Amino acid sequence: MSKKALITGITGQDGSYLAEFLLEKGYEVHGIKRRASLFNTQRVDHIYEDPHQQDQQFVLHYGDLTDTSNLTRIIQQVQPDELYNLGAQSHVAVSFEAPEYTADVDAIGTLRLLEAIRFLGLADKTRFYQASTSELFGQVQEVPQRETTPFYPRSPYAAAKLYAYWITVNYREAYGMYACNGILFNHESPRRGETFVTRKITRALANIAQGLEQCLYLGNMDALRDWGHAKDYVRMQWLMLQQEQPEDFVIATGKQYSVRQFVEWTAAELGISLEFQGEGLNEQGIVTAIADPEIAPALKVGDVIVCVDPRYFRPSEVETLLGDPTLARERLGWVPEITVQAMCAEMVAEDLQSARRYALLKAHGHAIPIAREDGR
Ligand code: NDP
Ligand code: GDR
Repeated sequence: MSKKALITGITGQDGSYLAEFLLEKGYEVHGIKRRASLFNTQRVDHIYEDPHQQDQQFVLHYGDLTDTSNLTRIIQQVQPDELYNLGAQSHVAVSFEAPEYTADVDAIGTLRLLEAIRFLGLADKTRFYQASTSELFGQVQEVPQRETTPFYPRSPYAAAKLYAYWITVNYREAYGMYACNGILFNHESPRRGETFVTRKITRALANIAQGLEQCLYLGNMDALRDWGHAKDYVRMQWLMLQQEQPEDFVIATGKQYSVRQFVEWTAAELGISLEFQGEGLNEQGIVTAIADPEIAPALKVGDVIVCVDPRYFRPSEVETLLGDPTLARERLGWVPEITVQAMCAEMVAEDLQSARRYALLKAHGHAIPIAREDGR
């Protein structure tokens, strides 16, 4: 009998990589998908299985982390060996605009799952993984941040995730459940949502090179992050549920870079040399050389392609994050395999391919999706 895993947030970046990973390991993978007016399964379409097929290994259930009876019914039906709670309103800036909804999904949603496991008598069977976050460290109290570093959340998102962290610890201690937190630092990929900063940068600069957009608008370019690749991080999520005892781990690379540095890497991948001039709100990224006119036919030296827009500053910011993954390496043998530079190159390659396709369609008079970035 293959093991059964249930994943909330299966249509998201991590959910899609984790589902692939578990299918390769022979799991029967179930996922909770929100009802939407479009399919919204682009990230898992390549592993989708027709529900009419016998012995389905990949099954989607309609559900929502705000709906207790729905979650309880799905868990009862699936009887999962492992439950990965990856579903969340995961955008920090958006959480300032929708704080109550963020708390309902990210904090109480976690409680709903834990309580359903307990209530259904699955506390000894179902192992629970909670997608905790480096945002818990917020206003950092120690450098680098490790499992023992005190928390100081700086957003409604982080405050909601703080509740989720502690309720996971509490169910482990109170009911002996195998429940644990992965305190994951930022991780990205070509499947990253378009409004997180790395993907916003790779997508916008590829579009600009191909003449589909004029300028990339950013907020705080001095922010420092410890960026890894989502593929490395989902392997760790699985590893955490395979131990004898449940434990919480920091997952990070141990290196940090600025948002500006990520812009420079992206430009370099596209053969564009950039110089930053000015300060604060007047800072601009100006093109100083173009290596390959075939990649960037729409650009010329002197073009301003990066500007600061105050709308992208957050009411309270997390300026710097740097994780210490020593415990994960020592206990689980986990080390990240993909460098941030290699990840940036992979993201740029995919976004450039899409931009080229759209530029070609546009040149032949076809309508293409507008190159918007949603004000985030
Ligand atoms: P994404 O934003 O890509 O995916 C979030 C997923 O949650 C999507 O499938 C989304 O569905 C689903 N979701 C949102 N709201 C609900 C709801 N009300 N009910 C059910 N499902 C819902 O996030 P990531 O894959 O990047 O991250 C996975 C988890 O890890 C999140 O909990 C995030 O907070 C956390 N995390 C992420 C880090 C990162 O750097 N990526 C770092 C640390 C933690 P839909 O597709 O319908 O929107
Ligand atoms: P973060 O990721 O808030 O760390 O949360 P994001 O990529 O959104 O921001 C990283 C840093 O870049 C700065 N920034 C901008 N961010 C966005 N989105 N858009 C901009 O235009 C922009 N300009 C500068 C931000 O201010 C910030 O400092 C992510 C999410 O995946 C969370 O769910 C997860 O918990 C944490 O990572 C770890």
